[in-house]
Amino acid sequence: MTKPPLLLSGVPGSPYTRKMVALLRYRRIAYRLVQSGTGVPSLPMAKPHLLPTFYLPGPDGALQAVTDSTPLIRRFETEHAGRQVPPADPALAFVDALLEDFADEWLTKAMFHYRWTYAADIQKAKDVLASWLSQPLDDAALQQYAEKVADRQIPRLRYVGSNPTTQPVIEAGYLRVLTLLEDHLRTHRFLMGHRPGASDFGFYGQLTQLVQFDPTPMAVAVAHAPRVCGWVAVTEDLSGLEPTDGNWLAADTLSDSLPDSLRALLAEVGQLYVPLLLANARALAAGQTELQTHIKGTIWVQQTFAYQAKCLAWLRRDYAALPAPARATVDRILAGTGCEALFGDLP
Ligand SMILES: N[C@@H](CCC(=O)N[C@@H](CS)C(=O)NCC(=O)O)C(=O)O
Repeated sequence: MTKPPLLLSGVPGSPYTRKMVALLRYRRIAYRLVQSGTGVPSLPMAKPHLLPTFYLPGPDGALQAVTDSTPLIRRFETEHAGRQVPPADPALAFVDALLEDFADEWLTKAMFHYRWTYAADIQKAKDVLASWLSQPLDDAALQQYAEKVADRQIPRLRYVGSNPTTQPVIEAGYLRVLTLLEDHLRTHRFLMGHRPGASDFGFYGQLTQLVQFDPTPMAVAVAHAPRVCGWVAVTEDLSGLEPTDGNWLAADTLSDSLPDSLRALLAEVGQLYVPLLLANARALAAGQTELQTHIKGTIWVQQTFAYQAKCLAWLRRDYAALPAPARATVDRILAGTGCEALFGDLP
């Protein structure tokens, strides 16, 4: 029996919406996207309300609002066969999950930072974001909504840790990630080889905004990473790709064959994201509402984020669950990248 299309709501300016729509297209899972920033009126609202929201049948058959792209990708693996996204090899699948988390939780800082820091980016976001509501608005209503969105989003820069002190770290990190991805794409079609993993969709989602919408990071990408610009456009619709088992990065000898570009990307994860994950977990364990750490030698202060403690717990759980040989491979891959600190003792 054919399954009914999955129903979801989201908007084009939401990187996680883009991540999931591209994933559904690649997996050839039929879907219906309601382009809405406020959910589907007749259906339950997710708490907290996040985009995208999926409306999936619960145990009693009634539709439930479900959010969070990372576990949803895994759920869809069990509910829809074929065109698997997490790599078959457990060591490579772990690397994939780590990179996906980095894209979702770190690269999004660059996205949010650029959009709401520079005048040209703010102006474009204000002018266009309101039009993504896909309902007709006259000029006055559009203007009013645009101001409302900006007034709401600009103060939220502090939640992602963007401020004049951290600005150079965020921007240098973005450029470095672009350069490493560009390097990788010289010899591979995707992060995970010649077929996409979950990390590919994570990076794709954030990059739809950074490389294709916001003018300041877009200019950086055009100047330094033309392959990345092409890759983002292609990854939007991979429904025609015919992946084979042999398209993954060679998993058996992963530690030796892992491309230098991917290793360098993991070292970037180790320097940019790992200190934050650990400081966040420490601060939460100590009952603090603010975390403080150093990232690339710069002081980093931001509000604690309970969700990222969950991300760390998931990574630690998945690492602990790896079969011993795969864990040894992961250890070899991550040695010296800074990512190995994720699995040490926590406070
Ligand atoms: N971890 C979630 C994050 C989703 C998320 O943060 N979505 C943003 C939009 S891109 C959102 O809805 N933010 C709350 C808001 O704008 O009110 C996922 O992977 O789906």
